[in-house]
Amino acid sequence: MITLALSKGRIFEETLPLLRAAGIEVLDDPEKSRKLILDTNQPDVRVLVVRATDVPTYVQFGGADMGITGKDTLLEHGSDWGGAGNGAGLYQPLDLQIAKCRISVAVRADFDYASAVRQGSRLKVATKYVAIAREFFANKGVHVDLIKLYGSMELAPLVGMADAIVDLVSTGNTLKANRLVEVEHIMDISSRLVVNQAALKLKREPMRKIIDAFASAVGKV
Ligand code: PRT
Ligand code: MG
Repeated sequence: MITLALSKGRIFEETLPLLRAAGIEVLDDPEKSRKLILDTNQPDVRVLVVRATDVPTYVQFGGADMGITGKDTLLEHGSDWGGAGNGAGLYQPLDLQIAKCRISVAVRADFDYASAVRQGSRLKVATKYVAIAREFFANKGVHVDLIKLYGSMELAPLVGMADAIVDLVSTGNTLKANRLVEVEHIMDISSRLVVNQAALKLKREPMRKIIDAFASAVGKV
C-alpha cells in the first residue's frame, strides 16, 4: 500500500492532474466526503486528507509514504525540527510547479516602510511564517517583533496590531482589497513532493513509478 498525504483546497485541486498522469484517480471528493482516507482506482494507493501544515509531519513520521505541500510549509516545518530550513531532512525529489505564489512583506498603503527601515525602527510583523520572517529580517538587519497568527494576516495592519505582514501573495487581489501594498518579495513558492526515505527503501518499485510519472507530468498538465 502506498499512502499519499494531501491537503484540501488548492493543492488538492492542482494535484489531481498530476495523479491522473500517474494513472491514479481519487474516487471521493474531499470537499464533499467526510472520509479522511480516500480510495483511488488503484487498490494499493490511498490518499490521506490532512491540514496543509500537517503534511510534512505525516510524511516525516511515516503516517504517509509521500506527500505534497508548499515550500512555505516545508520551511516552517523544518525550522520546528532544527533543520536548517530543509524540511526536517525530508527527501524532496520534485518541485511540482503547482500552487505557485510568492511570500512577501506588505504594509498599509499609508505606512512608509522604506523610511522605517532606513531609520532603524523596530517593526511589528504579523505572520503565520515566523521562521521565514525571522530569517528574512535578520539578514536585512531589521529588528522585528513577530506576532504569530494562523490566518487572515491582512487584518493585523488594518486594526493597528502590526506595521507589516509576511504572507503569501498570488494575484495580489487580497492585498489590494485591504489597501495593503507589497514592499518586499521574500521568495517564490511552489508545491513539492516529499518522500519518507525509509518507505522509499521498502517500497522502492511502486514509489519510484509514481515519482517518475509525476516528474514527466510536471509542467505539462
Ligand atoms: O488551513 P491551513 O492553514 O492548514 O491551510 P491553508 O488554508 O493555508 O491551505 P490552502 O489550501 O489555502 O493553501 C495551502 C498552500 O497553497 C500554501 O501553503 C501555499 O503553498 C499554496 N498557495 C498558493 C497559497 C496561495 N497560493 C495563496 N494565494 N496559499 C494561500 N494563499 C492565500 C494567501 O495567504 C492570501 O490570503 O491567498 C491570499 C492571497 O491570494 P491573492 O490571489 O489575493 O494574492
Ligand atoms: Mg486557507
